[in-house]
Amino acid sequence: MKRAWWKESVVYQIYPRSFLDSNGDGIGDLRGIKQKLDYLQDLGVSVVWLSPVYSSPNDDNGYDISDYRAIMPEFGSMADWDDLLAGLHQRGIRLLMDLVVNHTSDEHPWFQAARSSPDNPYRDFYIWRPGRDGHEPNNWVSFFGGSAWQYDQASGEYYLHLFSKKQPDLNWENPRMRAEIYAMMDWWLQKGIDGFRMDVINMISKVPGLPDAPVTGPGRYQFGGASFIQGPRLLEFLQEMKQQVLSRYDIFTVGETPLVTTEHAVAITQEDSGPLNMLFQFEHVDLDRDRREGATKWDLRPLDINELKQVMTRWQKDLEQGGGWNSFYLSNHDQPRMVSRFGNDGHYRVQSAKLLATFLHMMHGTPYIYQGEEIGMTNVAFESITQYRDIETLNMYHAFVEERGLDPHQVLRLIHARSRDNARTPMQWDDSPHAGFTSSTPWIDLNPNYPAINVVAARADPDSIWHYYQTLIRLRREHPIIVYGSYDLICAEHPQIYAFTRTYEHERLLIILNFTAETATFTPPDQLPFSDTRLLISNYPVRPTDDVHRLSLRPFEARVYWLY
Ligand code: TEU
Ligand code: CA
Repeated sequence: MKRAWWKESVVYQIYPRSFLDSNGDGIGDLRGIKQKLDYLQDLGVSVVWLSPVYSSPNDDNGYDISDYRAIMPEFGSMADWDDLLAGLHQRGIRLLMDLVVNHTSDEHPWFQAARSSPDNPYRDFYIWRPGRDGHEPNNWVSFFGGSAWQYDQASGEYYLHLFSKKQPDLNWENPRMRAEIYAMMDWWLQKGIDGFRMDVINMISKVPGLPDAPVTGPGRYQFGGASFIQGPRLLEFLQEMKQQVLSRYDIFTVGETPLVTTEHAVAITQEDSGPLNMLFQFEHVDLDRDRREGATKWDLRPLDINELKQVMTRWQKDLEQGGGWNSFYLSNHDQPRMVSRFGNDGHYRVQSAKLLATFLHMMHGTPYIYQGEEIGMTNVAFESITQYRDIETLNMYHAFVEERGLDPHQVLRLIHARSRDNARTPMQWDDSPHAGFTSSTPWIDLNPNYPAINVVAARADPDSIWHYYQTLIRLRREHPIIVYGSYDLICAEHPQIYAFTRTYEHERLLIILNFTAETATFTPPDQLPFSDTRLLISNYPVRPTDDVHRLSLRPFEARVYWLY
């Protein structure tokens, strides 16, 4: 296994709109981030991934880009961005920019030109089709609800948008379009960035002919993933991108790849031949949703910890055997808050957040922390739909309440569990009005628990989640086994405990996680012999005399031992 800085890194994701507002307009911005660089350095992270800061009409909070080479004025200027990059690099922190090239905004000049006439040279930068019997060209549903096609009055044709209708999909079949994207990537790399997080990068190649999706759920529009997830030319496009751009720099690349399999992941991340360093897979964050055909993220079911073990173990083993590399995250700007979802955001909030942090940092792969996770921020339960901002949430509410006639209270309960806005409430810096995020009204309401859960309180408490993260990050720097050690599941059938080992050269770690709010008994399997142990980290006080051959674990207790 080759050593690499992107394997040894801990990544911290910043969602700029919600991080820190420096000028009192209620919107987080680049100068706000600049003010918190010492904070990030104290925490110890080595890479920052910045969600999009480019010019955008904000139909999808910056994931709809109207100019790839300009900064959104709400976030500041290019000079502010240059300043931020310099400040990060001074502190030894690298910067990943978000690369959103499956689609642009409909306000991007390319799309404006494309829309102006079917003969325009930019027309073919996007995916246009005539209608079929007075309807859309096919039956695909958009990720944000409704048809994935939008009718264009002027030309009488439709354009494809897998996300909102203000996010037209780019046509990757067009070599001129691809050359423009590569030139843009090169432009940012020349400015000194350290890599890219690539938005829905496994959707850029579509099956020719764009065939109808099989009917699996109710309604007119169906999920067309078979025709665009890991499409026929994906690897070819990514290899071309690698050859023309990525391979010329010492950078960090991570592809966001919904519905990816381990087989695809090996092909993409294979150490020597693969185009990217690592991917975000989604299997573990889909475990608490209904598995029936046609079910969506709003159809909930409880997490089964043994399924979690199976999924994670498959990702660990398949990528290790195939020579790929894993990434691991438990939260981001699209997911509910991890402690509310996989832990316990009531009585055991602190313990369970630390347990999840242990899980995150002890897996084999590069860990990602999402802003606020390090202080155990929780989901929010806004009372009114008017408090929500996310396009996916608002479209869903409208469809469920107005079209399907469901009870609004019931729909709000689903939103409380799953809305992306759970992750997008402002960062809770202190207990002053608006949590120190802004001096005016924030663009989205704060979570009302900020007087108790905030950075100042967490840093004042030596036993806080924040300090536990700081320790885990430091341990990763100190012990190569945490980065490079191979993973093995033990006690696969234990109904409460997720336990595994990491092995590297002559060293071995044992990680024991009680995922429940009840006490649990741990006994190691016979195949795991050891005569002595030493505690590396734990989220409760532990007696040094405890015999690891038979442990009683408290609710959400996590322990990591060296085995000898
Ligand atoms: O998300 C892609 C994706 O498929 C999802 O996670 C989806 O957007 C949604 O969250 C399902 O509930 C990426 C970005 O991370 C997301 O913020 C963007 O909205 C989307 O692409 C479009 O650019
Ligand atoms: Ca601002």
